[in-house]
Amino acid sequence: MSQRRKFIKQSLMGSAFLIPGLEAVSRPIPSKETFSKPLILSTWNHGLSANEAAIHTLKSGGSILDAVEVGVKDTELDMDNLSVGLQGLPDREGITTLDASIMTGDGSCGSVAFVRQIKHPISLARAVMEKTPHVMLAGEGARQFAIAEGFPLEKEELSPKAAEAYNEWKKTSQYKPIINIENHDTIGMIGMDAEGNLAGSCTTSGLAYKMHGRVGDSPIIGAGLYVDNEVGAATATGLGESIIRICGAFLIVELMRQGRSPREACQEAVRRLISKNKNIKDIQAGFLAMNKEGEVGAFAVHPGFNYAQATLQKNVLIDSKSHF
Ligand code: SD4
Repeated sequence: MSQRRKFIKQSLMGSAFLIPGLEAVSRPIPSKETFSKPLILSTWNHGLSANEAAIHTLKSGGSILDAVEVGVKDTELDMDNLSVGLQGLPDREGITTLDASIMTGDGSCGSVAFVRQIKHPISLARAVMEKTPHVMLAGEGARQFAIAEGFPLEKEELSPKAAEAYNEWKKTSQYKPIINIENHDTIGMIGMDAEGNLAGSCTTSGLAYKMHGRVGDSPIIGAGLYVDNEVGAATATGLGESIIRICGAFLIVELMRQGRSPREACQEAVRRLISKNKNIKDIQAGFLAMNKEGEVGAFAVHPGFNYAQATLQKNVLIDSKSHF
């Protein structure tokens, strides 16, 4: 076989490069790892139980939107979790305020921010999406809408764990708006049904001891969550301010649209976040994404970020790679 024909054959078999004076050497094209549909991803280890609830919802005939709502409702009720739901750590006035968002791949979305006394802010976000002409309701307006929609108002009292932590914090009342490696747990969930339709949800009590009125990335469409059926979905966790600055989730979906894999897109978002934020040693943020082919990727600023990945067959916890 002539050198040229051999080269063409090898090029077709895989990527080829020529070393001067040597024959063409072929390397196999790295195969993309894709997972079967339906596929559900969630941030952190509480994602395992949330994923289970989401998969169960799909198996029982629910839609992918139902699945991502029911999935994170599980975490909103988790009394051990200090960054999601009404048992989360309060702001510096001692009041717990919640943020949540939900989105489907056709562009429908809804969110609530700075909302009090609502056990399932994710369901309120869904109601904003489905029952109002708006995308986002905040504060007292969100609470009034919740009352009108028949959501029960919970008593405003801290969970025993949150009260203990808050009383400890009050001894110094040091205002340090940072999220470090231990101090975060927000759940972001993204999922795809068997037909390839995508949806996502994100819910949090936000940054511990934040200023009253502070809103993070989680309820901001494009920052904490973004979903597009043409491309894929992404969600974020970590210091909301650092994520809002780079429109994190939207950035990742747009990078995937331009051909990056989910992992490459998350890594580039972390690179961008690092370039736009000072004191990066004190900031943790993690991104999680899937594309419509069923490829998965994650990346974080610091080690410690993990995510749960579920198909119909298995639900596993995976450690993310990180910049540092
Ligand atoms: C926020 N992103 O409010 C949320 C907090 C978080 O894990 O993700 N904690 O900034």
